[in-house]
Amino acid sequence: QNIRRLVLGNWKMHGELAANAQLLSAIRSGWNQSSNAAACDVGVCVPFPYLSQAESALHGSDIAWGAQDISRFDKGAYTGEVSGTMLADFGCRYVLVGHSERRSMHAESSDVVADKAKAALAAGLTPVVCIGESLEERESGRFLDVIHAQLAPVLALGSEAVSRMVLAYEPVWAIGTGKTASPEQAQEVHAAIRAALVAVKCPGVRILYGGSVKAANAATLFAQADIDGGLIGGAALVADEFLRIAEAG
Ligand code: G2H
Repeated sequence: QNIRRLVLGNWKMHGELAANAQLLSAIRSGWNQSSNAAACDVGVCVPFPYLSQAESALHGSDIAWGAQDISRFDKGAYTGEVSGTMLADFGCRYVLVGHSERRSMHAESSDVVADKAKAALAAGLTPVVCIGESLEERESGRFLDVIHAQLAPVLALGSEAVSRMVLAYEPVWAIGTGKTASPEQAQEVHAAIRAALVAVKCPGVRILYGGSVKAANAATLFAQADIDGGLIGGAALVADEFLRIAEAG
């Protein structure tokens, strides 16, 4: 099947006003001139304080913006949390949920991740649900069990919900390490995720690959049958590199 590609930047905790302005404007004008804009969606997930800046800089362009986390609650006494309604107020389309850095540093369980995905959908946002195994889990050979366990509470939200999500496979051992999964290693996991999606009647949900994607390896990864685009960290901070990845999308 022909699934529309998505290349999404994850700025993580990088950025400052002046540099962001340059980056956003370079991405906007570069993508505006691209012939690939008809085939691939592009977006950037920025730190919360810069959502307003992203909205002003990207409004009216083909580039969407979003956040890197969301509260599972809609409002209330949750100091430091940001709700889906608030993200929607700033024009966000996407929100990352369950990135491995949040799972490991903020103890987010797969149940919490599913709650966050649900909160995003309730606010009209597209959750990008991140899953992936650690190096130890990869080496033990039980990485597909880990992937299925991470997916289970998300798939339990039901087909209608799942059909409005994006999934991202990010092997933890490939994140920011310069070690990318080989296209074959990535495809093996993507095919397993696709089968799980087919089983809940959501075959067209996009499955992004993330983990040290750069312009030099993007095309080979995106050529795999079940890789529908990428979640890009470090390489999303350099306009030219990010645009070249989007060109490969
Ligand atoms: C994985 C990825 C983006 P990087 O975390 O989510 O980052 O491309 O820097 O490995």
